Amino acid sequence: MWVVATAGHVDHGKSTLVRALTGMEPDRWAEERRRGMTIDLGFAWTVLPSGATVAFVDVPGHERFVPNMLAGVGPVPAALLVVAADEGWMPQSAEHLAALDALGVAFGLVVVTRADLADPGPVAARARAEVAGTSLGSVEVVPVSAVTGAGLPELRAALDRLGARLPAPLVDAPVRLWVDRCFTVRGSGTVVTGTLRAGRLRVGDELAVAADGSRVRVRGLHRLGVARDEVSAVSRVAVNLRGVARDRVGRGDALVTPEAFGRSELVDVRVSGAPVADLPGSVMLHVGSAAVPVRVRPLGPDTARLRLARPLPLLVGDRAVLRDPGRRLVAGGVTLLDVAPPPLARRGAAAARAGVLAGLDGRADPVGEVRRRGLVRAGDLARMGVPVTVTPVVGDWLADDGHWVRLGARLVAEVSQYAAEHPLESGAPVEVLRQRLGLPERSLVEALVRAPLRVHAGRVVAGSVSVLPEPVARAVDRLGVELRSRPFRAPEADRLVELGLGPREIGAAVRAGALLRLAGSVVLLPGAVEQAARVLAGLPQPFTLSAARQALDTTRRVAVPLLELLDGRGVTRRLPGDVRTVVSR
Ligand SMILES: Nc1nc2c(ncn2[C@@H]2O[C@H](COP(=O)(O)OP(=O)(O)OP(=O)(O)O)[C@@H](O)[C@H]2O)c(=O)[nH]1
Ligand SMILES: [Mg+2]
Repeated sequence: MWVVATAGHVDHGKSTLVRALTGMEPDRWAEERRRGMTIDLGFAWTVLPSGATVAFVDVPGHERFVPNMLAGVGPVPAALLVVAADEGWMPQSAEHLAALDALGVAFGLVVVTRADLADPGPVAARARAEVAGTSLGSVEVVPVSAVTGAGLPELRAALDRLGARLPAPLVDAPVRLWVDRCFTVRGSGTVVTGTLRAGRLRVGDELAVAADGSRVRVRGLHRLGVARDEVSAVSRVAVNLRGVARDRVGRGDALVTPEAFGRSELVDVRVSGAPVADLPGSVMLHVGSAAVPVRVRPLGPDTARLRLARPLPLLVGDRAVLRDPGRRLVAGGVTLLDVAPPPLARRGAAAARAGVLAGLDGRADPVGEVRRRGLVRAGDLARMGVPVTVTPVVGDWLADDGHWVRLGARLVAEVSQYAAEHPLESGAPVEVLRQRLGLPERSLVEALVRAPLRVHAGRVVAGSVSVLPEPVARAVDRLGVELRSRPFRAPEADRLVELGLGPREIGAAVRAGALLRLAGSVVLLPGAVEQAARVLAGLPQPFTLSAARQALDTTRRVAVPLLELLDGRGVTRRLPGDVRTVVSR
């Protein structure tokens, strides 16, 4: 089955048309029938010639009830725009069309009603022209008379063609059911209704009330008035809930698959239909069946940040209507670009954010999302509607490659910094490193550790010193302390003898990664290569051996083999004239 909402000016014949097509009464309330006017949403359905079932959400046309109209069309992806042949294009024809355009509704028909009262031709032409420039684009226009029945068979056929064009629903997606009605049934308790656009519901399922995350259980399900054990999208559904008082849910709430949606109070959006500068500072945001007051903070020419008065389960790419309740008009449409945006605390952050938003279009972009956030949980991305295609670095943490490499370098620096501050400790505690790197979890610190560093007993320790014989390990540690302040002053032969480091001991320490051998018994600490590269990069390029020696605060005995090692690793390159340059990467 599929679902279509009506739209159009008051008294143009929407409800009469739905009645003629379905034989059902969309105006449910006595007051509506007495006044001959729709006030709230109505629901009806019929079987089309193809055998497909179409359900109608009939909306009120009166200006005062536009918020109800928006709750009806918000969750429905197709529309039937109704214009009366004898009255023509009217204010709510335009406002309803603007709302459909804001929501990006791309499937629809124009029905020219009351064709027995006037020639439908001019109105058909006008409506076609008005619709052409909107998200609906080029649509079929069908003249009908609900009184004579003329045009109804053509309309049924056109509805079948429209239904056949609708995209297949994602039946395995999580459920987000925007509630459009809530009532109690004696003996059964609370019942909510809505349009199930994606996913499936089963009796016994647990769902969450999106506003507060509280859990409810599906006690019974109805689809078009018939009890079912299971209902798949797309469908109109009535859900009997266990464990909910009638006053806890209502129109504008959403029932969602637990843990599958976030709760957004701050969102960044692209605004269509009006310049951002023209928007009032506070407006109503209509999304799904919800209407929530929002504060608007312009960011770019067509982008803004909205602060919602209450959280909603929003996804990247969601479309919504901004309406000014004071002036009673649709102020614009929005596409959600980011449903969990960063705070704008620093000076210049808003301008930078506008630059980022300029490059977004509301389509899920997992790689870009990870790049912009640096580090993010896969679950959090999924809850924003961004399916995860990136491999986690640990657990469900996703990291941008560049950010991760920079964190790795900072980890190395913090570990040596800590060692310098605490020469008697065996290494830096993982928790201290987590705090210094500003990471949310210790597992991330551990995932950053690369040889020759390793994790041992809750600390990040250097290399495999501990596998060395105790006297050698101690000698290497003492050497490490001496080299810390002058890292390129390799110990002289007599100092090595004093330390008990003969050729065999040095060989073992080099193999264990605890020392770096430049030549014979010329040794430094393993980090010396990276440190030297940083120092040399700071010199005017190219540089001579003597300049390098001075910058590194060392002797030719160390500088010559060290530069050859750097040449070999591609860190430096030798140029004619016995000078070198650091290879940029
Ligand atoms: N002659 C004629 N009258 C019609 C036709 N369709 C609707 N009407 C009349 O137009 C009036 C308004 O019809 P409704 O169906 O209530 O209009 P609506 O668009 O649902 O109005 P709201 O829900 O209040 O916006 C009623 O008196 C209908 O009988 C038609 O095809 N021909
Ligand atoms: Mg009506």
